[in-house]
Amino acid sequence: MDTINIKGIEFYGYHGVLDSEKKLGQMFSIDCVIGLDTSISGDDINNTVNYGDVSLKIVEFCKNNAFDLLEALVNNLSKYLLKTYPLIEELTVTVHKPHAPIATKFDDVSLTVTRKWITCYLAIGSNLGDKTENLDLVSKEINADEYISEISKSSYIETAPYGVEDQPNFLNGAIKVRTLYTPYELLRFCKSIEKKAKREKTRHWGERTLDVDILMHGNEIIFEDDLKIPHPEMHLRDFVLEPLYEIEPYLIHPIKKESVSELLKKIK
Ligand code: PH2
Ligand code: MG
Ligand code: MG
Repeated sequence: MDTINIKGIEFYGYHGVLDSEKKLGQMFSIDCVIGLDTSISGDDINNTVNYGDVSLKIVEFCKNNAFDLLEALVNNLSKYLLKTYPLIEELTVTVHKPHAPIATKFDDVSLTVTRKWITCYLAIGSNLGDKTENLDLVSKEINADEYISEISKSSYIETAPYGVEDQPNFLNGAIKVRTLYTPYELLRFCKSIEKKAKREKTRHWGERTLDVDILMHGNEIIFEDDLKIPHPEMHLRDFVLEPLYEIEPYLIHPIKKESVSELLKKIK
């Protein structure tokens, strides 16, 4: 990836845990590596990320906010820049605090984070209430949230219940998004939409107004009690693979190493 590199942006700020730091402030400096595609810039400033603009935005953000931790400063600053400049694909930000209250002689202390937009896939399903309206709610909530945006969505298909069969037919679909949310943040976001659709706890695999499952989060592999990515059954379910095939037939399953198209063929 191409990078624009800005080094040593200085500002006076009030970030710190100690009262004295919050009151007196100190000098900080920031380095920023902006990953983007400059082959599309041509010779037009509107088709790239203006480094002058970014530098001023960084100073403004760091002066108008005050965090206890460098961690909070850098994480929030990264999200802000990625949201503000859609052409930034990946961002590495380092904040230096050379006058930090450390009771020994030292040159500098700094924190570096790298953040980027991650492509994710969600499976959505409903078999209670107004099914179309329930599924539409997911797009609405995605559009209303600044940390996630919809890239494409499949059509909705009616499917027979899988697993527990004595329940109404489902309406299912798949959505491709890009997001700044980590897997656990995305999980919380999905659960919050289910709650807005007034989902109630019923039997396992039972009827629900809305189910929003994370299928993939980039190529991340997570196997925890409360979160499994990729979705452990996605390669077995036609009501997941059919809609996913419609929007991304060549997507490769990070564990199976096979495309959606191949996986769908296998279960047919
Ligand atoms: N979801 C389930 C269980 N069974 N069957 C269909 N057809 N569609 C679903 O979304 C579905 C299901 C558990 O999440
Ligand atoms: Mg599910
Ligand atoms: Mg679920």
